[in-house]
Amino acid sequence: MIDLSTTITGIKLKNPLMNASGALCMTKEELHELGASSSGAFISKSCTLLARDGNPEPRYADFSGGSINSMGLPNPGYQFYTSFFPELAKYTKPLFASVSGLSLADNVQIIKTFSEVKALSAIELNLSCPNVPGKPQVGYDFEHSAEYIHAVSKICKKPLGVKLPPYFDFAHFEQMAAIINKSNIAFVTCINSLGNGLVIDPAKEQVVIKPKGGYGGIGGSCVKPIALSNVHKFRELLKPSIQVIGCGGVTSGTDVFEHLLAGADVVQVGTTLVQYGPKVFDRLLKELEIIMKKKQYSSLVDCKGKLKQLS
Ligand code: RRO
Repeated sequence: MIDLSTTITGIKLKNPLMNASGALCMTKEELHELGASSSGAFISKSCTLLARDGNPEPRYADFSGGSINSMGLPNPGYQFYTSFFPELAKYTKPLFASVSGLSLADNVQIIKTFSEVKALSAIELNLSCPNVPGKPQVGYDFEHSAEYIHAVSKICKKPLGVKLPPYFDFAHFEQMAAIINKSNIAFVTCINSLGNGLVIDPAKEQVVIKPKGGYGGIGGSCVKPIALSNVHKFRELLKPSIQVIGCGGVTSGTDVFEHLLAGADVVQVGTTLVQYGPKVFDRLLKELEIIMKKKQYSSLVDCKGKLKQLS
């Protein structure tokens, strides 16, 4: 038998898969479906202090190689989740909340409240929403990020993680890792979508989503190499006690395996979940098990972080 279990911030998951925040996890129905699915854990849509409609539709589109979205943080507001989360405790698997307040004060208020919700196992602070007009991503401003992380760590009573944008320069990885290493952050999630891509429909000679002139966050298989580099680099730079959740480009069990090799403890699924629904976890787990069996690995520790270099 192959043991696919993993541990994040001291919490045991029966397998390493969960949804990426934003993918089919905003409404009661969606969260119940994720709870009933075969994922090892689940997370809610990033929430704000007040409910938001988000950007005008169409605001999500698939293209060959991935997806583009400019949802604009639609969500029913944190109080909706505060009262709803207890209903999800019956699924007996870890539930995470994603928080993306529009200011530091909003994040503090939301996280103070969520800290008291028994049904929650951990909180993921989203520093990387690329789609709110007039609100640049906090994760690309290191001073601002340090201020957020410092203030929120002080009041959060649950294991706290940060969802990071993709970085492309070693100097940036080092700056962000230094900030996180000085905090009591328990995990990082790498990566959010690649901000402000542009997908064009050549037949219609048109953009494919309405908000922001067609610009939006890019996810799906085309972002996998960037996701893997971010997982691997943060695994290398962060203190061993800080865990890494991989997110980006997972369409198959092989993609999950690559995230594990790069050092991920848990692997999130975004675009592929939106495309196929929560049943997709069954396929991904089956495919991962086949790979592990072929390689005669009996548990995730046999491959986690074991990426080899060329000699
Ligand atoms: O809602 C969104 O537009 C959104 C968010 Br909050 C995020 O973190 N990442 C993304 O691709 N879209």
